Amino acid sequence: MCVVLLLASLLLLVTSPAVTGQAQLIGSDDGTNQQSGNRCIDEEQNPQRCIPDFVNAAFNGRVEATNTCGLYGPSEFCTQTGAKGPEKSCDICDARVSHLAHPADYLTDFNNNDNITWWQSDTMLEGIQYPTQVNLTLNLRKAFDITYIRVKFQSPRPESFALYKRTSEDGPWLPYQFYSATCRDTYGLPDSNFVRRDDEKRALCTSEFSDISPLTGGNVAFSTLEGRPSAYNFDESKELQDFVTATDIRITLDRLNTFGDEVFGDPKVLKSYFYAISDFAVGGRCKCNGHASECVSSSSEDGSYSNLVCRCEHNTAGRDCQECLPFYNDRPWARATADDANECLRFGTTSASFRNYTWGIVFKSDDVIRPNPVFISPCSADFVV
Ligand SMILES: [Ca+2]
Repeated sequence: MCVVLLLASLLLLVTSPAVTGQAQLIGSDDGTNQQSGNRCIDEEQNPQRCIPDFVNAAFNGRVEATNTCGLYGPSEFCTQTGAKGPEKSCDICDARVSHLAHPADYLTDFNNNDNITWWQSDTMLEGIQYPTQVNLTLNLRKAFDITYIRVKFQSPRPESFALYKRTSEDGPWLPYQFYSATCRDTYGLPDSNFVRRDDEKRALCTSEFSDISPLTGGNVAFSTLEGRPSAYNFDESKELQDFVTATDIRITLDRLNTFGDEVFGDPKVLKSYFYAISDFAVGGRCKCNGHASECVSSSSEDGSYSNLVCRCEHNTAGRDCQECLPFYNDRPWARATADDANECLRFGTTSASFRNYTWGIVFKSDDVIRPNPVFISPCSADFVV
């Protein structure tokens, strides 16, 4: 976590008070950020870059699991010797009995170390093992700038698993990181912790977190910018700005770690191999391109679902403040930086727009040049500077 938090502060994504625990990571229960004041303008009322608070974007989020134990009735599982002590090695998972259930909701609930709750898969006896995958998919309800993803295992960490993201609802799943004791065999990748400057969006594979030990409580933390050279020049790196952006995160559990004793087919042994995760955290900020300091819930018309949207400032609009308001296209839209808020300007603010208007050289959105003296209102929505 130290490395993660160090990077988080380096990232400029962090200007709020230091993050020391989950309570400070999270916003309100619905995932929105609560704050007062407007950080998008400075004391002299000039626009400045502003960013939403750093949150655990996964907290209380809905995770879809392709497999969960006990969905079709009680099923027995056994914990590895040494994890709980020899006197209680087997237990029951039953989704219909609350104190025996291990649903996906337990991945993102409040993480209380005195009362650990966890999601759990079926066991190897029910066929969970490579090449059968188990996917856990978290929808963030809008784009976030991701600083880290942390997974805390209740079972031993897998022999092979991967983190993926996507950046739009129907977009492709893009790999973030592979974890495997057999990188080459399972994922066709070298075991590596290094990316080149000209290949910064490449996902790496590491064997560092794939030991069967510890039998419970093992953490895996992925920091999106760790080891990526342009992290120190994030404002200028479109590649890394895209890399940290995600609307959904997926954990793909590919291969269980074992002691090799499953080969004899003993049911009690097979029941002792399964995936279990007690906490899935995603540290990051609601993505608003430097033009908003908070995100708010937005419900569909029929109220059946709600998403998040940026509360845009600097004359910007869109869910991520990714465009200028109508009539504020005096210069192209741009992300805010530390030096320049790049606020959208109303038409006529710069001399260039007046010059174009005076000479009647007006470009319509269909790229047809309309010669003088055709009049098109320079402040109409279809006027493009
Ligand atoms: Ca939990």
